[in-house]
Amino acid sequence: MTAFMNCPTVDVEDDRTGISVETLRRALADHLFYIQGKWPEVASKNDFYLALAYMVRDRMMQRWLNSTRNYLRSEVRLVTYLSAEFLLGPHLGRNLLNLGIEEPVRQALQESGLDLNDLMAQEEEPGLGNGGLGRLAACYMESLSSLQIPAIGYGIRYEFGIFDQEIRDGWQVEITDKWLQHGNPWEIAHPQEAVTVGFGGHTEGYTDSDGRFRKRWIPAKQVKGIPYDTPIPGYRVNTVNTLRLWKAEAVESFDFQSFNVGNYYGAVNSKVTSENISKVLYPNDEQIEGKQLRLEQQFFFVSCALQDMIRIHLTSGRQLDSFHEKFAAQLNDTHPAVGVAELMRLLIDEHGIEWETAWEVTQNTFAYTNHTLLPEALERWSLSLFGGLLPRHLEIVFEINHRFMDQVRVQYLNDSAKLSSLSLIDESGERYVRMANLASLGSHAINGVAELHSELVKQTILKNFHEMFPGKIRNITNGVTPRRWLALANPRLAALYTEKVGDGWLQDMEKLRSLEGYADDPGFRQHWRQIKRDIKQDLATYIQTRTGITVSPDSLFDVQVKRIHEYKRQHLNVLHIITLYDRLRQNPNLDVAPRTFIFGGKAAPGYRMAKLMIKFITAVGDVVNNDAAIGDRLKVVFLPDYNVTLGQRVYPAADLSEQISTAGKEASGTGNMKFSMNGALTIGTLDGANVEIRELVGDENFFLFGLVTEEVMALKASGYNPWDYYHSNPQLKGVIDLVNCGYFAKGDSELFKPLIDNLLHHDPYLLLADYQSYIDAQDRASTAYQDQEDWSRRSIINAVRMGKFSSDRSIREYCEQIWHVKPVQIELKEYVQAQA
Ligand code: CJB
Repeated sequence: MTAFMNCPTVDVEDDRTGISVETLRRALADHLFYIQGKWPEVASKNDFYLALAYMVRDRMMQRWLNSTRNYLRSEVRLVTYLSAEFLLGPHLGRNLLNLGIEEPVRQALQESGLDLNDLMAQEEEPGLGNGGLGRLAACYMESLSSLQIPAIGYGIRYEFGIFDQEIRDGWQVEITDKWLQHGNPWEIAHPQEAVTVGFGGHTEGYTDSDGRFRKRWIPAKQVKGIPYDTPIPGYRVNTVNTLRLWKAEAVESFDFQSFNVGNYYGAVNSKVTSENISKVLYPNDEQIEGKQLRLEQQFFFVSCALQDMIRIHLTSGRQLDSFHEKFAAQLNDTHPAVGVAELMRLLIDEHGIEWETAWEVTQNTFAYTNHTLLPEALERWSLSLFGGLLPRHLEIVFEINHRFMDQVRVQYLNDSAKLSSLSLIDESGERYVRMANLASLGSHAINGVAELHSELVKQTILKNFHEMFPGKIRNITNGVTPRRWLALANPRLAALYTEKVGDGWLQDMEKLRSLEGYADDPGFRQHWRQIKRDIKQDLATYIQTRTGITVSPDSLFDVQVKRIHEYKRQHLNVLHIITLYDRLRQNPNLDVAPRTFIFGGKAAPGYRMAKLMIKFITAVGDVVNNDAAIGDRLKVVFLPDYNVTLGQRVYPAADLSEQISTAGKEASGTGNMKFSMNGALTIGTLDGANVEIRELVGDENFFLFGLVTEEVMALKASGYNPWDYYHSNPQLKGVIDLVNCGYFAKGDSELFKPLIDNLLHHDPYLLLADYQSYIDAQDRASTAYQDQEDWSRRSIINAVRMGKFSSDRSIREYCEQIWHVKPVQIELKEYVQAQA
């Protein structure tokens, strides 16, 4: 029986929805008592944080449930963002901001003797991602909600996210990230919507009741996927979308048969192996590990997501041949690409749809974003591993490929080079399934993440796809959400913007352009500098407490925060530090701007060279920071455990943003955008989105250096010899020799040998070729910083021209060009239909 009940509306001032200070104060006490089971006298800070979080969550529920109900309406088209990573950052601050209740909440806490900032610091950020790719997914979820686009993010509820990093004796040490240990107030489990996912086993043929020959999969093992939902509210709108993360559980958590025959450990074994699937995030960034568990993770969450989508579609009363009209599913890199085969299997084997229709539906449902060209990041699975785990999917991949190869043969008259490069199967040695080819073929659109990157996708890894399907590959330049990266991270700057242009800029960042005239206003520049200095002072205090290093807020803050990777060239930055150090030692009166070099980032635990790069930074820091002859003129800081929370401190405090990857290697970068919108100037190569940043801020406000992509390719093709650069540049030689003789390793000439030898003999990322050009650009930056008035002018121009890099712009482009979805306004004053 169906009944109707009145849905409470936001303007009813009850203890779950009300936002007056008095109501909030009462609600907080209520949660502390009834949820945490504590009197205030004995409550811990974490109890107060949890009570606060539940109180804020209450205030989202009505919008959230109204938004979710919309998913089921047959005329609503939904975006589903499939991603193995969501690097969310703390929820509390974002929720307060987007709901517009920060001030009354702050006051209610104050009246209860509590401090909001203090409680916010209690939140363990969910580190369910490695770096740029996972953080992009988080920005996109926030923009989808803010733009009122109905959307669900699907991923994995890793029990342990990206490891916490400690620095001991200058080396990275990894500590397990136990983000769930104190409870997670932001998620709601929905075990009633659990699905079952199969693994292994075999396939068999049979004849169905209509006399048709069919295939079915008999998995050897089944695992249950339990959805955990987290609300993602949009900025000052009623839309609250859902991030649905799946936890793996055993179908039967306890095997009584084994238990009864006395095998106690065997009885819990299946529970353990099933739960392993969502246990831990693989901490490799842009480097495949090829482990079976990783493929299990990928298949697990994608199968859960697709089964969930099918349930939603059928509930909305439609047939599966219109599945693609209901859903636009975005594949965030190739990690969810096995979804192409899984959707085919679900449609054909489980729902009896014909191959041709299923293929059309599949291709029209998916779109694929490529995030990297690095060969070591291109996913492929050996046929034995893939077929062992997913035997039916391998048959489907073969069949897709068979039909595709026929098409290629017709179009290209048996051109064997074309056949072998387009094939879904790599047959050059041991045979592999190529996930980028599967994703490309199974999607109706492919995109790169910056203009240069998208062009390179067309010219390199997907060249033949581009030729065969012109127009299918396009560009959508990445963006970042100004709510987190300006309003939350930099409240002082945000207040200045609001004072000058009103608060509309948070919904339309292009509005900041109107501030450009202030770049020439000395009063405004003074104010601008004061804000930056206050933020730098805050960071200096943090650095002092965290690392014991004293830095001056009047020095140039030169910052490189991102994953540690050879292609990102943190070690090129260090070569510059040593160059400056050497020059200052030789000439103590040298007139250079005092600098603080700040680094942060994690290295994949198995990536030895990256870990050595961290040691290199800290070792150089130890020498430079403690050299009395240098004093305050150079400082080097490695900030441990770089994460989203720390990013929010660091980006606003930077003067100079290091974006120094070898041209052609960084797909886009998004840190580059966060720095620039917070007023840092960039020193960078023509790589990724740097190119577009420079176009907007102008050549004169960007410190450009280095070879361009074509030169990098040409140099490599002609036989690059790093020795030539070493021998012909005395300054470079001096720097390398200083490292080689053990100067930064207490005389140990072996410690950095692997790093230096690699540079001298291979140098795959062309540090030596770009060295001099980098040093020259750094010298220009140094001179420029000494003219503070002009630096402020450039800083203002950088910040106010960054409107393009709001993730709202990126999401609008996805909506228009790829997903074909429109905003839906969520009404709150309606009746909800409830099952009685
Ligand atoms: N990226 O963070 C990752 N991990 C990968 O496995 C592949 C790419 C990064 O994605 C970002 C978002 O598109 C890009 O800005 C960045 O350049 C790329 O390295």
